[in-house]
Amino acid sequence: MSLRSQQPPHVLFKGLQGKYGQTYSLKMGSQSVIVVNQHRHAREVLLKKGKTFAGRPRTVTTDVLTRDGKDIAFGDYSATWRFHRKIVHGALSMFGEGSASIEKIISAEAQSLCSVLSEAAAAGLALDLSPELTRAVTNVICSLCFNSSYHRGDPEFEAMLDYSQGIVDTVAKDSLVDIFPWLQMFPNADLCLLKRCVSIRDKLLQKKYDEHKADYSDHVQRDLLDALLRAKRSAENNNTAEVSAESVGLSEDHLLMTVGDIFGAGVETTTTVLKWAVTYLIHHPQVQRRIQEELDSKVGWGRSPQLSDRGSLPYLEATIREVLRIRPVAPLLIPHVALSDTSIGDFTVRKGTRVIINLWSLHHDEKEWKNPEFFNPGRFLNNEGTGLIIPSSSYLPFGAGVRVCLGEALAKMELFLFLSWILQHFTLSVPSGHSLPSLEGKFGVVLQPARFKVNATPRAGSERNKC
Ligand code: HEM
Ligand code: PLO
Repeated sequence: MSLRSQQPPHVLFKGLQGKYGQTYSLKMGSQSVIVVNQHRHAREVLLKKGKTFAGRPRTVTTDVLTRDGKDIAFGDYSATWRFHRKIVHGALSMFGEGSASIEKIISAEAQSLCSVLSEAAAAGLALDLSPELTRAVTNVICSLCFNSSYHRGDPEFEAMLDYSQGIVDTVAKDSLVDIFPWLQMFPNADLCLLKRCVSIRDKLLQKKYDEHKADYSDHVQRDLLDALLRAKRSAENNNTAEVSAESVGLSEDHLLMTVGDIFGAGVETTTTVLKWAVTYLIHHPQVQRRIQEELDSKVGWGRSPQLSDRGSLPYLEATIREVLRIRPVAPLLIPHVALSDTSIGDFTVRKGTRVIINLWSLHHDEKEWKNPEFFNPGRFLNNEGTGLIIPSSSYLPFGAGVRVCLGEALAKMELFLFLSWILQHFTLSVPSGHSLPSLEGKFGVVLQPARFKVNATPRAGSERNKC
């Protein structure tokens, strides 16, 4: 089948339900792909039969990015994959919820972000928040992965912004080119760009790796890279003829690709959600006002918001949930693959079949969400407006099951702290003469909003708790 349409794939797949039903299968060359547009089947794939559907397809572009699948997100289901997920999970929870250090790291970045906004406001300048939000989020994941951070204008950071956008624009598109011929418009140019960007990223990763190796100590674990090096050392010390560090998936390539995944995911996902949040807050000043009223009454002016305030700021939490619903970061997740013959509902599924979960359809299902294109944080609150709810099972912003997002807890902490700090101090609006930012995303491995400028106006009273 060849489908000619200029709509992005998630929107087109949603539209095809009218013709083919909620779950349908497409033939792409020799490949069979099943597209799931409803939560019952999505939950069957991700949760009930999670292990059976835990495979990932190999594609040309993800192989370039991950040295043939030696990472977590695009790597196939295997003992190595399980091992790396476990190490990352352990390293991230070392800084996890409840522990003071991650909160301190995020708060320091929130403070520095607010200072930049203050300076721009004092100079009467409208600001493109994208690089500022990216730097704040990058510094958090940089601390966790490499125990380092970037200053404004740091050339390494500027290079990172550049190569990462190049990767987002080109990677993983080829899993869809058979059904979306227009994605193939400049395949060679795309592949060249991807290779160039990956090689710049790899140099950066290699440099961090070499530095860490040089001053590694068994007695201190500074970050994720140290945790990975420790696992490698320990495998090397127990090395026997049959079991080497290489054979259990602890080669240098594997370590570099895992930390590259976490760094890449850590930057691009959370930044994208913050940008969508700002976009929607500008479109809905009444939502902004209500969050600020909540902040004023529960946190006040005397101090900054903390993670322990999360329970008393339900409207802000509901807003974050609504942003994740209406503009899911990964509208098609990452494709899954059946590892054995199986089924989805009444469909027979052969081993090797690719399964695309269309999260966009789940999050915009008219039977599950009233007016799904309307931005309404209130749908995540109980009738009294005091408690959080998840009103439908058709909500899976981080996926679910064996392949569930590894950074969910971290991302939620960042979204809460960055947004609460910004809105405690500033009101965001569109500069006069500018039109409201577009709500249409640019489809890629993440769904990104267009760039736009904002005015961050200091709120009366923010002087009392200067950032
Ligand atoms: C996978 C969402 C932040 C690391 C995923 C998936 C989704 C997702 C939908 C795919 C699940 C699937 O294929 O079934 C999000 C959202 C985020 C976010 C909405 C921010 C709000 C992060 C962060 C990190 C991270 C901060 C790293 C610290 C990963 C990894 C995977 C993943 C490693 C691959 C898991 C696997 O294949 O086993 N995420 N993510 N994510 N995410 Fe996130
Ligand atoms: C983002 C660009 C980076 O330079 C490399 C990178 C690594 C991991 C990817 C991430 C990119 C995009 C978002 C992904 C993440 C792994 C999991 C996450 C795909 C390509 C999601 C949302 O599934």
